[in-house]
Amino acid sequence: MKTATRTTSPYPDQKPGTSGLRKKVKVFRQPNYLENFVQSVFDVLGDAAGKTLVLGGDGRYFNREALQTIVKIAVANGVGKLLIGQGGLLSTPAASCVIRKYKAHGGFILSASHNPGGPEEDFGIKYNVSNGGPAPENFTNAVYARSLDIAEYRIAELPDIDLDKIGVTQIDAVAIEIIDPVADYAELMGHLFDFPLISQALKAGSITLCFDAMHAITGPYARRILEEKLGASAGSVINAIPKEDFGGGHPDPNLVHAHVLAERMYGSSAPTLGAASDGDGDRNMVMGSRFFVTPSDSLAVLAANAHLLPGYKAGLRGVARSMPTSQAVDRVARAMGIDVYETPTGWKFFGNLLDDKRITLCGEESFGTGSDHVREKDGLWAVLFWLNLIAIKKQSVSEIVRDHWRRFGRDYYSRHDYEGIETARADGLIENLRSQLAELPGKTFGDYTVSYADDFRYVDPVDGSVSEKQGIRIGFENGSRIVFRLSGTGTEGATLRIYVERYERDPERHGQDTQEALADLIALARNLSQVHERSGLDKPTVIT
Ligand code: VG1
Ligand code: CO
Repeated sequence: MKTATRTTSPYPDQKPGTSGLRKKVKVFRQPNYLENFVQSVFDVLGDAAGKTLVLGGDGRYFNREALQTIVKIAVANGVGKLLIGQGGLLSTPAASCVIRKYKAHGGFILSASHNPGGPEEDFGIKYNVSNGGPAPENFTNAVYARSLDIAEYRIAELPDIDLDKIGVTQIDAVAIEIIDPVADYAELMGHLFDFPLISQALKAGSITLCFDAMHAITGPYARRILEEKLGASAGSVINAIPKEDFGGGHPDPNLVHAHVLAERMYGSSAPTLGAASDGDGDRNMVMGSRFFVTPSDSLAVLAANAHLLPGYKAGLRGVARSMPTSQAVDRVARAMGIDVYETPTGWKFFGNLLDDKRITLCGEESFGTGSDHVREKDGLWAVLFWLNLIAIKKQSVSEIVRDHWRRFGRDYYSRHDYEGIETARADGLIENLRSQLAELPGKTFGDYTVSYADDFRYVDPVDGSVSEKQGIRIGFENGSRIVFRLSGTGTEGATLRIYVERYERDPERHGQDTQEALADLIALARNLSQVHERSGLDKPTVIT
């Protein structure tokens, strides 16, 4: 086998965001753009000789093409073995599972997650390390630094490999193995949950299910696990065939984008559980009949009930949530006497806490929940968790959540996104908020008196690393909060996210409409940030 060293020149924009490098397909298709990034990762990794890497992606447009390039660069950089999901597919949590199970050195996951796919849309690439989780910031910063002065990359001169045939091909010293993308993950799920109990309930029809795979990666996983293994009736998984452009949709599991599911769940013969997942399978939306579970509440409910499930019967070590996620899980942790950690947005910050055995469960308000079984958030895992819980409690989703509120109180919560803002304007808005931080504490706005206002700074309790400027937090004396931050996953302009929450202990007042319950805080958030004047938008583009 021949390998070539080719000269290249750097691109200035390869800084990974919240979850890897995400750009338009057209950007990735520029000469050597992908090659530069992948070689930069190998340069930071150092000696890859003989090591095993895992490769796979969410199947979006450009997935296969990019994979072939990565294979050739990996081979030229001396890896010993590549494990590749058949068809170039691996969901993000399955990739994490495979890296851990086969003790791989790491892996590349090709995905732009919830961003749309297609020739005019988005592509992404992320490197995960040997614990199966996203590379930490010091690694991604080093990759970025390397990408700014890269001068050459190495590539093997090989024909394209057959991504569809399961089995091993030996190329000189390198073993390239195409694996079933679902099998290892499905087996792991079987250890965590009570499959016989779930199966019994599904077969008897006492639990019915609609899972919307949104034409993304979870289709094959959900079909195999929910329909084939557990016996959910055929057709329980909808939009199950992965498509390169997600059928023209936006694979973001929320009420706006998963509207087919939402209509069914608000219809006359709604199933017991409705769920959807995103492009790469790490997010989940959970619904009951005429009932939407806020992701922050979902995390709290899972934490309060985990000990009932086989995989978690020893109890939880601790829990963690991203900073903008509601404080609902904190209340559960306090009641259970376990630690709760508040981390910046993005799964990479949970890795150290999980590896150090400080936490068992963690989650984000953006429809992401997970546990120590892998090092990524895991959409189908959350759905199986809910199914198992419903089968044990023999209650509906809404009964389970309302019981939870009665016990712990309810955290009304909503996120308002303003997408496509001109970058300079969005930066100006955040700067303006920063300039108010010093004078806000002690000020009163209607029922709300500010108790603290800061720009969130995280010190990792395990390795002491510091992450600055992770979002503006304004906390009030009654426990309510407003958070502002700019998205780190978009590819066009800036997206401002405004997160608001208010705690209500009194069960008599748990039946309010979320937007109404939060109306005062939303108005205050708009005033403080002058979002409409500064963004040029007169309302949010997405409300979750
Ligand atoms: C968003 C979410 C964040 C999540 C990230 C990656 O980031 O807010 O909670 O971890 O997406 O999820 P941002 O920076 O746009 O707010 V995924 O499903 O894209 O891997
Ligand atoms: Co995702």
